[in-house]
Amino acid sequence: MKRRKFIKNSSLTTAGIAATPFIASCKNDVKPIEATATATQVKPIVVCTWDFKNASAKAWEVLSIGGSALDAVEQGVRVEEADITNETVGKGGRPDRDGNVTLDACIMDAAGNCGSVVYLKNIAHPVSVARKVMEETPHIILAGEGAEKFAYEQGFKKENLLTESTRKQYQEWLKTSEYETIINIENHDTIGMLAIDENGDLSGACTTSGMAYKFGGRVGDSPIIGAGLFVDNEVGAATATGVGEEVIRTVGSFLIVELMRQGKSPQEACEEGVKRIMKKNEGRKDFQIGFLAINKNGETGSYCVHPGFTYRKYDNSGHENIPSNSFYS
Ligand code: SD4
Repeated sequence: MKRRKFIKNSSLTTAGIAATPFIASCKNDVKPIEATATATQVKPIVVCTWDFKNASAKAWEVLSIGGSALDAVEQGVRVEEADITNETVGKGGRPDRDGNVTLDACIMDAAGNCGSVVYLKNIAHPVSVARKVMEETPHIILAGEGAEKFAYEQGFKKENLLTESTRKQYQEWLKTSEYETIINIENHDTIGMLAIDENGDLSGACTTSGMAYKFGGRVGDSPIIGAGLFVDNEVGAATATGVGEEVIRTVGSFLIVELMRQGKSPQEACEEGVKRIMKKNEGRKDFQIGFLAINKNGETGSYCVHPGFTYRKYDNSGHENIPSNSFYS
């Protein structure tokens, strides 16, 4: 029996309870969710980076019928992974400089369980492979060929992720082969999604094709737990979009959750996160970062380097696309 399954099964047997997500495999010692959640005070809510209306609507569909935050974020971000007109996530994502589409994704639940895939080729739904890594292996991150082999073993199909549009753009790019990061690419980008379900439990997911025309083998922040995504069911959750190298350098999402733990609101925490990055990059204006956070009470906040970043919020009162304040005006 796989180690993680064994741990889960034996814990279930000894506890004599139905399946709950709090049996941690990320080796943190979270308290049982039942003991910590202020469950019934919190209404379900989902937020995601950028104006990903269809993705947040899908997640809301899951939450509104009592589904878990974990299912909601997985189902939600899958919408963008499948959308070939979104050229920053999943199938149809722009390739690296060798012409390969390589995907990064991660997922994290209320118990601190997490799974991640990096540099994954030929699989359209990296977030679901990440969830399988979380649930079916004793590991957290699988990379490249190993991740792809694991995906096939789990029943995922091989697909060509390059589309006619991204192939043409790549051929055009080859004429100059200049690597430059584009601020607010298409006014959407990597999707990071955070949700609270009706039990008051938090989960998050993040998925991307990474920076277009990156070096072969490059991995960004999005699949790195603590950088592109972090969830702490006692405090809140955060996710990031933009130039991953800068987010990794400050372990951005973990930083924001820890700032919330110290008493900052999600808004204040996101502002501090961006300011930390700008302190390391004084005067630099050539990159965008957007942070999005939610706390345990369902309060949300966001902040970015340049104007243009927005996030979508969906709860019982409806849905809206909320513009972020920014470091530069
Ligand atoms: C990365 N953060 O790979 C991701 C991609 C992104 O703007 O958000 N690009 O660095």
